[in-house]
Amino acid sequence: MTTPALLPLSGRRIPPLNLGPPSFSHHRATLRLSEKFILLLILSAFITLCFGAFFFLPDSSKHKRFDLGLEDVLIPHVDTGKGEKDLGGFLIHGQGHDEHRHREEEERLRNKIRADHERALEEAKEKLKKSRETIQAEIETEKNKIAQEIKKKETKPLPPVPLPNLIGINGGEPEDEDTREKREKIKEMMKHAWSNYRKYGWGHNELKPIAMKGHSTNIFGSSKMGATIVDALDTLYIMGLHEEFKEGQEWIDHNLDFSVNSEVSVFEVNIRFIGGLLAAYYLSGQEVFKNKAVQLAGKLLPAFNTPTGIPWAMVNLKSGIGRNWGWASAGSSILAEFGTLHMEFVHLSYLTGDPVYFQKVMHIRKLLQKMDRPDGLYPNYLNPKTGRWGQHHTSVGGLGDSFYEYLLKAWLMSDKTDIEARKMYDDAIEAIEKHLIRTSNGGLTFIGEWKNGHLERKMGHLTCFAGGMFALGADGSRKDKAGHYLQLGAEIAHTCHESYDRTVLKLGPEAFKFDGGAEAVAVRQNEKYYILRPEVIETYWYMWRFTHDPKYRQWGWEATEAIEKYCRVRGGFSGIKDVYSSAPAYDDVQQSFFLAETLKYLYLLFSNDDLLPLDHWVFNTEAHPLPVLHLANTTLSGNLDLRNHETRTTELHPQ
Ligand code: DMJ
Repeated sequence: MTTPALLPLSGRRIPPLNLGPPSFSHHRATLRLSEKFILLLILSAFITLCFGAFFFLPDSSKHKRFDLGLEDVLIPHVDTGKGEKDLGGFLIHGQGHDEHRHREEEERLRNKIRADHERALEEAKEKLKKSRETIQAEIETEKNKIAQEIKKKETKPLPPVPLPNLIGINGGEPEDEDTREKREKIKEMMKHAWSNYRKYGWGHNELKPIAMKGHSTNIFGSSKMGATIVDALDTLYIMGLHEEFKEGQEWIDHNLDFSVNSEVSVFEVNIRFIGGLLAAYYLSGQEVFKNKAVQLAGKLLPAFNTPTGIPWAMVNLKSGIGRNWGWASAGSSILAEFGTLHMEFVHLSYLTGDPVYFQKVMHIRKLLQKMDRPDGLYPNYLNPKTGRWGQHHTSVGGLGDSFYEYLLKAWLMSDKTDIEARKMYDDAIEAIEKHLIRTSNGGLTFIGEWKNGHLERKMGHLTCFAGGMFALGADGSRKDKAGHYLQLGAEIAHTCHESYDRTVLKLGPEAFKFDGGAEAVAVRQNEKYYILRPEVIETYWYMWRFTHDPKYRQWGWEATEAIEKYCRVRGGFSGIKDVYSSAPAYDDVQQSFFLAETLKYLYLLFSNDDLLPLDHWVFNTEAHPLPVLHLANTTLSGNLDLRNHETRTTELHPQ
């Protein structure tokens, strides 16, 4: 076999080959040549390999970053001070990437991603389960939160708010000794109620005077909101109990917190808390009360996020999610609840310059105005989603009562300029007189309950407030029927007094009948209780103011003595379970309205008329006095005609 001649790689001549028998040296030369060839081949293959590796192998720096990421996400970086990382109990030494650890970290990351996905899936499923309204309410709440955050940041002070004339916020001392003594006795009862609450229930919503500990009901939610403190403040103030007032103010300043996960009644919180705080502000001028009232009102606003703008009965102060009472007809809101916001909300707009509160309540009014009313009556139930009435039940007692009261009081509070409210009141009262008010066989005037075209001849203790309302609305009534309405007020006062007088304890039952042989007496066992309610005494007081007939003071004193004798216990005052029993059992609750209303109306009944005169003050449905506003001269931004007005600058930062 001949070795093929090597072709020159360049122009240089290659020496001639020796073609004789192969010598060793010849062999070596041949070998060197093929070696070179192989080396060349290897070299070129190596270069190709490097080239490929450079472009096609994965970027190792990415692996590096991944490692760092893992560590950042999964490993708690605790510097032990020895160049070691403590990984949840394991110590990893130095920088070395041990295989096992790497796999563990990757596994952990994978688990985390899986868990995140599962959680997101669960949340999405939960979201889908919620109703459209709930989701809308949640969105609105978020929007409100953001709007409020922005507001908070804008620490721009609100414009100066002119204060209405604050006349008669103290005094009222009666001239005659007997009345003075009675007034003093009522003040002593207030001290007893307050000091025991102070001792045993401080900060709780109410007091259990027998068990001597705090008490609450679902209307106040699950939180300790000091309902008794807020409700009692203005009574303490007008009685001149300034030390006690100060204690209450301090508690409110430091402890009253509305950012709690608690579902409350919009109506109760409005009449007791917002009403109580606003009255305390007007009487004392202490900014803390106004600021708290505005903060709380902001928490109630999400309740209005319904398809119609008729608010839910309850709202969660934290989430802003609202709903209605389960017992209400067809998911309805209650007339006496959404219809008893007007006075407080108008004052909130007046004090803050923010029209939102005013707009919310005016929207409710406009909606009600447009609706058909069966027999001219307002049913107690209205569905906030559909805007349709629920059951056709009408009542001047529970579920209806304060709606009518607030129509009249909106007119009075506006210095009689809100004639739309007056007209609605007059129309409603005419229909009520026609369908619900009757005279019993024994000659007692009563207000029954209208149920689907049928009159139930039963009246509640709550309905007894209407005597005072008729008297208060007499002046300004249509066709000059003032005398008629004052008379109607007197008749209701008489009937309600009878309901007290016909019991063993001289305290009124929760409900009483005018049916068969029954005349102003409770028939059913579960209607025989008295829970320290104010309505009968409230009517005595209004009747006293308008007539000065001494019988109203006499009736008021009878009730005072009965409360003192049968409801007073060592730890405060308690409701009783049966007013027809000579040995009644206690219900062991000292209601906050006993301090807000019952004792206040009694105190006013034995005071002169110059304490909180009715042409300057209008009492909300929880007996919290709010001043008459001269809205004809004002805009809601507080830009008022300042003649005859004292002014005070307000710096308000709603939260
Ligand atoms: C009070 O909370 C208010 O007067 C409300 O309008 C209904 N009644 C209770 C007390 O009885």
